[in-house]
Amino acid sequence: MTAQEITQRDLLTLATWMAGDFSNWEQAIANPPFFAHIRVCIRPLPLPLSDVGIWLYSEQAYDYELNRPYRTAILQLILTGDLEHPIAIENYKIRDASTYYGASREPEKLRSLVLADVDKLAGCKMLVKYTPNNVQGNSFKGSVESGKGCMVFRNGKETYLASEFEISEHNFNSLDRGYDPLTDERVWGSIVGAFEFKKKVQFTI
Ligand code: CYC
Repeated sequence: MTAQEITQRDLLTLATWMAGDFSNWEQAIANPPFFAHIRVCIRPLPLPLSDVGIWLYSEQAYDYELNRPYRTAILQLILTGDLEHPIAIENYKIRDASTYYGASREPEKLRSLVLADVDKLAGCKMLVKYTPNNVQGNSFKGSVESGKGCMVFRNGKETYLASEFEISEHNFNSLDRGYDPLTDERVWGSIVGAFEFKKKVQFTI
């Protein structure tokens, strides 16, 4: 088997592991001051936006307002041909995002979405590699491309994103933080560590 075949299969495995309804309920109950109860719901687009890679829609929301997510994204999983990071995830923002709120649990809403409705976020590519036999077992780990280029305006400030995640068959841990470009001080994001999500529902890729 060639390395290319292994990577193609890995891309499908990553997409399958990402496609689900996730909750950090256990973490939120154990540590209420630091972790709100958040749901992450990721599912394949019913109509991919191009022939390249695997296209997913993602919503992050507080559990008590699932239909008003605080962040939605279109994700494109692609093979890079690079040995160090064979997979990349391009992040796109939907221009009229609120039209699609709730679509992670009602994916038919996404049928009207076309490539012209989204903007690729410069500097926000996640670079991913397969990490077998890790703490979570077999997993993928990713982090945002270097260069402090993924700008997020939040809390009235321009920040750059530092983001890393690990995903396995049933677990998804992620740590997103925004930093001041001049002082490198943290402006937003968890003080104590990663969000720990468990998959509650698996979706088909
Ligand atoms: C922002 N989180 C972002 C951004 C990226 C990621 C690229 C910047 C672009 C954007 O604003 O959408 C993260 N992208 C990812 C990850 C993957 C990916 C992890 C792999 C699947 O492709 N993020 C979480 C927690 C939550 C969180 C559940 C707790 C802090 O994973 C928050 N992420 C969060 C927030 C922002 C963000 C609040 C800024 C969104 C904004 O204010 O516009």
